[in-house]
Amino acid sequence: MNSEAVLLLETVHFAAEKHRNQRRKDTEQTPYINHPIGVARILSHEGGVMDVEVLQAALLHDTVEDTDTSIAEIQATFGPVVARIVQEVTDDKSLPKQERKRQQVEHAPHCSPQAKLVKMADKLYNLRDLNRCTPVGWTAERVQEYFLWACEVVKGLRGTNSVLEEKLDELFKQRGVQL
Ligand SMILES: [Mn+2]
Repeated sequence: MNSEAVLLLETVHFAAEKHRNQRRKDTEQTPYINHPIGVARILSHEGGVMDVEVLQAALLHDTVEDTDTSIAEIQATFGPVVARIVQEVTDDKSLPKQERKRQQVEHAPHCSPQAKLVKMADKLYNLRDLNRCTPVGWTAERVQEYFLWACEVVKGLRGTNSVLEEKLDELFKQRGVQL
């Protein structure tokens, strides 16, 4: 079998184990793993991304932020390139939420092209999810604020993948968010 296919299976298995007990915030409590798989698939299926390390990083992108996984563990299991991309897309959880959101806007333009791809696909997935249904406990204002903030982050990610950028632009336009 093609070794990249084996690597992707190892990676999706690792992510599924790590997110095993987590659910999304939608009313149906979708299993969390649907999100990283969907983000990786946006990259491959819509963005035409074939770089297996980017697809692995997409599958793993929330493991360090949201589970007990460490960057050292990712590095030991999947190597330094995947670990570096995951590190780049991981927020510093020791900071207050508003500060983390501000840092995402500030750091976006300085990310590697690989990390920018993962960040764009993550935002695209989350915005589509917000259009599909409002998370439990969220108001319409909070949803709109998320679109505004995501637009600020995406501004710093541009010039990386025109297909993903156009799809994001369309979602911002639908919400009347200034590009
Ligand atoms: Mn995510």
